[in-house]
Amino acid sequence: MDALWFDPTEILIGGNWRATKGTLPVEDPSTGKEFARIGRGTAQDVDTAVAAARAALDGDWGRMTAVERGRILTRIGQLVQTRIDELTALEARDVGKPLTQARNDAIALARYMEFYGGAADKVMGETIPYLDGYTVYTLREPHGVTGHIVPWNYPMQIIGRSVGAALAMGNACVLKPAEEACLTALAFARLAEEAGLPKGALNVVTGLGEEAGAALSTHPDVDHISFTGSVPVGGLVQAAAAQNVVPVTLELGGKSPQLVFDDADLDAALPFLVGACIQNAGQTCSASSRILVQRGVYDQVVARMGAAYDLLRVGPAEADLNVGPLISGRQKEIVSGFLAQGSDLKVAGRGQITDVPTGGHYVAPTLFADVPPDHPLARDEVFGPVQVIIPFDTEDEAAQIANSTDYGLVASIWTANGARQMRLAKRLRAGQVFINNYGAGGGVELPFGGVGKSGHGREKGFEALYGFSQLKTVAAKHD
Ligand code: TXE
Repeated sequence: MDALWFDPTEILIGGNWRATKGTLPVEDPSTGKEFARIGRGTAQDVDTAVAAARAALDGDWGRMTAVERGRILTRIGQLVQTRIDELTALEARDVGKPLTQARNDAIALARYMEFYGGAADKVMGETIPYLDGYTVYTLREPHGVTGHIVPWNYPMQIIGRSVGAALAMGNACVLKPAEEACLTALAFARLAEEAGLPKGALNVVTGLGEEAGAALSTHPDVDHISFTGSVPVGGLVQAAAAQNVVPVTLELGGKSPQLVFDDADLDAALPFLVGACIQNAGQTCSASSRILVQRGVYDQVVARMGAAYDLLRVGPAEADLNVGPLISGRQKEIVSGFLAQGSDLKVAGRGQITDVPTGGHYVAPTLFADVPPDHPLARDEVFGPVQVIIPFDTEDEAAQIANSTDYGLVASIWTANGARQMRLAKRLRAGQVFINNYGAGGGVELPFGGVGKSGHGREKGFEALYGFSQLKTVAAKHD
């Protein structure tokens, strides 16, 4: 393929691209066909990568000033910017993402590098007034070797927010991308190398979760683990981190609600109500899979959302329609299982699968209405283009339903009532609450993370720099 300007079977350790013992197939979700192979990194490879990262901390990378690190990150961002078309094509092919959505991810990756490049030398400690004869101050220092286990749904965005922030703080990273979608991670590493990132500051080991992923999360010489993925694997990663007594950032799933009140501006809300679930075929941690609507506008919202669903078109990534395929046959099975559980529910709208290759993993986006809040489709993460509408009468009832799942990633409130906005923003159990919007354009500046089973720790924005560093207190006694 044109966009593949490197050998994807090679992994990066200590500045050297090397072959692995075995390889794994890379499937195009739009066709179901294999189009490349990637390296199958082993526990041994991970061990070598961790050692290379450690060596980088003791070498050129560890000696660099914050401003030098920032300049390199900025250069990486500039190189990403020059390769937007290739990265877009790679991601579209690898993830099955419609081209426009893949392009947005590539642009976000460049922006993350720009942001963390600019922020690297602006992380300050503080001085603390204390007893006479003391001067006390704090230093922000890198953890050391950071492990990054990344999923397949937004490889570029998640690498940007996690690896970008870790490098800005001076950590040395070992990145394990998801076996389903590794190509942009490898491309990113090539660009980082071209930008002058010292050897070993970023190591990339592709491979299976149970092999390379588990080896990284359990490795005793890793100082911090950042994991984005499923709740069960997140639990395993946290257990391993507990064994090694190292901090962990977990960004897991969600069942994010949007609360639509009678006084909401429905014209403004509608694109967000639908768009926040069908983006990336619903395979988004922050997908808004629950829409809670007050009775006064309920019928209207169901009708309008249903009509919008009926217009949705599903097709291969290259066709750049509203919805692409799911990542894999396995993901299609999971989503189909959920759709089967909705067979007794009212379907308010359904998108259409157009002219698609037979082996692709397509499902029709489906909107269910009048869904009881305790129905599995209203409670469990589907990770597909499936959305439910739930009616409510009062603000109190809406808040209770919104807070009734195990998750707490995103919530949004659509209302013109300022007091209600403020009340609910406090009451909703979520890492981020949006008022009269959803996602605020996904800006890299905005801290992001969950509560409950959605995980803990914050990525993105300046907050991530605190997460990828530790605080040292220095107390000097003098006359
Ligand atoms: O996730 P996994 P999967 C949710 C979503 C989806 C479900 C399953 O509900 O349907 O998870 O997806 C690595 N030790 N999300 O199976 O397995 C793996 O190689 C260490 C939400 O893809 O958690 C990959 O790099 N690592 C989500 C990463 O973990 C292991 C994004 C995620 O894979 C490992 C993806 C192990 N034992 C799925 N096993 C989000 N929050 O955005 C696997 N991995």
